[in-house]
Amino acid sequence: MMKKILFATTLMLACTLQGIVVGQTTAPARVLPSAKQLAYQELEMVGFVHFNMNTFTDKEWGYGDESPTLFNPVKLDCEQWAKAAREAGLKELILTAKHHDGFCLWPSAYTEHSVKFSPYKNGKGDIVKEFTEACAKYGLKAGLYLSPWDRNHADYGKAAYTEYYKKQLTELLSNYGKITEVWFDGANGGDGYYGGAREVRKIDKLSYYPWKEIREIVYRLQAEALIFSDAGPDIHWIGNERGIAGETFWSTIDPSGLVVGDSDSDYLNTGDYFGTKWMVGQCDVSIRKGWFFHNTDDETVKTPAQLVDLYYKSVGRNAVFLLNIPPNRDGLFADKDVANLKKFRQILDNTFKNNLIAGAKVTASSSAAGSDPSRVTDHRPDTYWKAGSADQPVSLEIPLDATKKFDRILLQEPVSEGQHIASFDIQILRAKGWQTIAAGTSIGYKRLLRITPITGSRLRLNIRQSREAPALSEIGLFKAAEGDINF
Ligand code: FUL
Repeated sequence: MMKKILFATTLMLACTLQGIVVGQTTAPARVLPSAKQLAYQELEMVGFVHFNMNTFTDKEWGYGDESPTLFNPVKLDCEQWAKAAREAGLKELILTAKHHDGFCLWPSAYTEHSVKFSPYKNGKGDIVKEFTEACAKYGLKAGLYLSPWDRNHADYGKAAYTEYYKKQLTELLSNYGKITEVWFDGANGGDGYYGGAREVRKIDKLSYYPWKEIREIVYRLQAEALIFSDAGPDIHWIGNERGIAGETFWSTIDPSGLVVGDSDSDYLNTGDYFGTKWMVGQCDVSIRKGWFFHNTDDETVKTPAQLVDLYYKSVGRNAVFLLNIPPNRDGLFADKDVANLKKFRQILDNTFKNNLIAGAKVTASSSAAGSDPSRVTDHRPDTYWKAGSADQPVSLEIPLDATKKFDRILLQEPVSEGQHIASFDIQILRAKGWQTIAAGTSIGYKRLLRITPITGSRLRLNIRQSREAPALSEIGLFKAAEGDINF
């Protein structure tokens, strides 16, 4: 509650300071997503595959001196990963082509620290190839993680290393078909093997990596790819590795203060109402305790209930859920992980299959000319209702079937028009009058609310603050299946 009051006060103060009155047409210029950001947000859930040398050495961060002879996933089956991911509803997989220890899952022409010098398929294997082919076969997008930090490379810390890095990036983006996301991790510099020097190497996060050139390589070779880092520019880290977006989350942000590897995690967690650039928030978390597979982590595999909870705290807060499923030493997702993913999917499908107000007639306190409020229940996210003016509050009313309880509420803004709503509440009409059952701040692409099961004869959504005339594409009411209601 304190947080909410603080947000409202900050918002009012900030509005006054900037000479902006929320709800009036003097709001700042509209900030909009690019077409590829919009499409990415609609994926909702994507997957991470941390699989590399660490899988064989039982580490999370290899030092860089691990022998390639240790790497041999005898039953490796990227199709098993792709199938499980697809069945779980993930729309893309991102593979750690190179993690901080520098070992490459593809036979790079620029290093001997790769699968080419491992027993895997007698040095003839190429896991990036197997991975991208499996993704294509199962209709998944394919993304790659290429760690900027390399604890194996002798030149790390010098300009020569960044040249090597650009060459590796070029290899990955030229030889494996369509790559839809490139993931730049923020961990950088420290102790390592560094070609035998075994020392600590620090880099200047502001100047060491030629990010401008690196980004140009990505967009030149893969025009449709999105770039992730804690400084974006297309997708930004959510500020924690627990998979949780801020209760208030704006897809807008001020990029000027963001530095790869050094951005303010609290700022990333909420985004910025006054932000001047659109960046999709991405919530990364592992299904297990570690990012890589460890036998000792079997007890830590997240339950379907925990995964569902994270879905509400990521997708349900206007961000994208990035779930890591680390393959074991055989090169397979473990049975327990696959089983929990399956149940997770079933719970979501059961919960959201039946919108209790689908097709309902909706009335609004104000509507723009020709804008039918019933578009919010037409089950078409591409159509939307828009209020007639920026005057607030604006209310929408929907008749309910009073015999049907609900405990999940969905709200969606048509973010192709930007993100505007900053405060809302929801009421239902019961025998004793209107009762407030939920309230929130930002909505964005998707806001999901969980409440105790309830019903009434009418539902009213009051939009209390919006930077311009508010618009909504969908409203849904759902009832979680018995047994699934606690998460
Ligand atoms: C972190 C890395 O240091 C971890 O090893 C992991 O890859 C995670 C997704 O990002 O910053």
